[in-house]
Amino acid sequence: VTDPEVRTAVVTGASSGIGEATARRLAAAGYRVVAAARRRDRLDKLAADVPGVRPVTLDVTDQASVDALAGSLDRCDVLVNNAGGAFGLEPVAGAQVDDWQRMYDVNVLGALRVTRALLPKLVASGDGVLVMLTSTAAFVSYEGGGGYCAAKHAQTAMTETLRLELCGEPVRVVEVAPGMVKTDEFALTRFGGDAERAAKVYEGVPGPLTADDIADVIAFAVTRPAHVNIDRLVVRPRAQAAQHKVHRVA
Ligand code: 8X3
Repeated sequence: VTDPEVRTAVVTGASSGIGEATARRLAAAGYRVVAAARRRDRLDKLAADVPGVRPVTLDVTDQASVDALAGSLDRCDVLVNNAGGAFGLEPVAGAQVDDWQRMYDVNVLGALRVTRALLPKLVASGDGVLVMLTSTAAFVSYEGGGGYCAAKHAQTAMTETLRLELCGEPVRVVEVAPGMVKTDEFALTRFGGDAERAAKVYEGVPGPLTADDIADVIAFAVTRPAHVNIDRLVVRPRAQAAQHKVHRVA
């Protein structure tokens, strides 16, 4: 684990869902993994469970916390900007400004803070890979999704801009855009802890994606040869042909 030649992957939002699955998957692929999130107790459990994982407490909305993460790293070869989430499903007419602010702060500005802090290390790696977790909500919109879709669209714009600005540098910029992924917390967070409402999101859907499905795709993207940049992977369950076209069985 202390071998300096072992590539280091930083995963934000690693305490649950896609982030946790990605930390596990990249550790299994031989990376030293820095699992970063606010909930330290969960990270400690993850680190105790998976050799090669180091827990770091991180709040992506707090610049000092992001700076402390950057200062604790001797290298960073892979950065997975995964921390994020949706808050609320109100129409624009009834939107809660606080929810939108949080969505922007975590999804967009959080990714910006972490990217800015770690970019010099990704360049120094000689083969850096930045993975941005967006969503199918990054290129379509849906009723009630105004704030979340806007934040995810913004993340895509930032990702594409970064790829242009880094052209010529040894850093790949990859966007992974999942559709319906059933995780323990995504829908629960969106609905403020209302488990009944959260369960309805996936009701009757045969085979929504799992966090492991997305972790697998991320691992594939980052383990291509250095000259292969996968710009964007859109990943949906077979039962979801488009944002609104979801097959459900009774
Ligand atoms: C999550 C997918 O459809 O809830 O990013 O926006 S969706």
